[in-house]
This record gives sequence, structure tokens and C-alpha cells, in this order.
Amino acid sequence: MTNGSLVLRFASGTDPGRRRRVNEDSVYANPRLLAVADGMGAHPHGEVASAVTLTAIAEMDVCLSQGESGETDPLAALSDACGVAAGRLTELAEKDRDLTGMGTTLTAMLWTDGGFAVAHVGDSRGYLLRDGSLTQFTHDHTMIQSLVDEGHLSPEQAEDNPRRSILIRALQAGGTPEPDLFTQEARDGDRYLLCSDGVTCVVKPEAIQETLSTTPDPEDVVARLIELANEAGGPDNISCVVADVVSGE
Ligand SMILES: [Mn+2]
Repeated sequence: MTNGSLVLRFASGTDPGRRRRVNEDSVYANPRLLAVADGMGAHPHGEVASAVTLTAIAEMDVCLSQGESGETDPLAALSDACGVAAGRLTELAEKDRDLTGMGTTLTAMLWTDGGFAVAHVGDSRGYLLRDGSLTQFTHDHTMIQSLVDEGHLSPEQAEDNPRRSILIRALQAGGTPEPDLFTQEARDGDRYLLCSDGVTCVVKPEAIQETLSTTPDPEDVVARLIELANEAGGPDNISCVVADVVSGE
């Protein structure tokens, strides 16, 4: 769990929110791996898709950390694990037609030498709080975000757009995963947040920044963000992973 002299102090939590019966999100956090997956609501059994996907990612992490993986490059290992996850979703859907088309977002960060390897697909998000300012370091794979990128919509128009949850990329049964794969360098004092859109659809970046800046304990940050999303109506499942990069002993 040590990495140079830096280690992660982390917490995670998930909540169904106030309007949905089933929680289709999954979260995973250990000293080397942080991940959020949000099962796609437009298809049945998103909770299966998100859980199967995080299991594949967690297995990859175990193999990698025990030196049992043929792959030593963390980005390649993450990419392989996305392929394994998609393969399992496809297999399950072939056996059970109820699962046809099931899919999930995935934002996963693998702690590696001095930073993270990141795999990201869909509209869950990664944020970094560094020196008091908040940066989103993932890009939403949504139709609305592409309209913003192409200049057809302003970011303000995108914010409350009813179609903002339509995904253009996901990890899906029958599909080939195309995750964004990149590295993110870490510094002592960094605070990372991974969250599903159940947070960001109702909690504004300013409120996220304030909560991350003013709440020392990661456990309390997770609890507070879930509380804020529920206070705003809790329209979707809510999931967070918070990790502080700290000097290890
Ligand atoms: Mn969601």
C-alpha cells in the first residue's frame, strides 16, 4: 500500500436516493483502487452491470498487486479489465435475454508510482481538489457534453438539460469498451472525489468544492455529499469515493 512515501486515506459510500427503489450504482475502494460504476437506467439490471464490472476491475487489481498478472503496465491492466468486464456482460446477456443491452459507466483509479492510472467511460466523474481549487479531470461521454464541445450548447444550458444523462459511451453487453485511459499525477495533500451523476445532477460544483474544502475526514465528506444530494430531492442513486493523498508512515 505504500507508494513512495504517499498513501491513500479513503472512504466510500452509496445510497439509493429518494426516488429509486433499486440502487444500480456500485462502488469499490481499497488502498490501491478506487472505482465508481453507475448501471445504465435505460436498460434493465444496471445493478448487475455495475457489480460485474467492478468485480472484474477488483480481480485485476488483486492479480496485479500479487504479481500474478502477465501485465505490469497499470493502464494496460485497466484496459484489459474493461475488456474482461464487457465480455462477462455480453456472456450474461446471451444466457438471459432480460439482461440484453445492460451497461454501466466506469470511473476507476489505480494507485501506481506517484499517481493514478485512470480508466473512464460514461458520465460518472472524477474531481481533484488541489490547493483549494476543484478540477474535473474526467470528460462526460454524453450527448449533451458533445454538443457543448462542438459549441452548440453553453455549459449553462447543459446543466439543467433534461437529456443530460443520455450516454454516447458506456461499458455494455454486446459492445466493445472504449474507455478514456490516462495517468493523473498525485501530490501530498491532494483530495480526489469519484462520484456518480446522482451527486452531480443536483449538487453544484461550488457546493462540492466547499464540502471537499471544509470537511477534514473522507468519511464525513461522503456522508455530507449523500446528504446534500438527498436534500436536493435524491432523484438518482448516489455514490462517492473520496481519497486523500497523505504522507505514509
Ligand atoms: Mn446515475
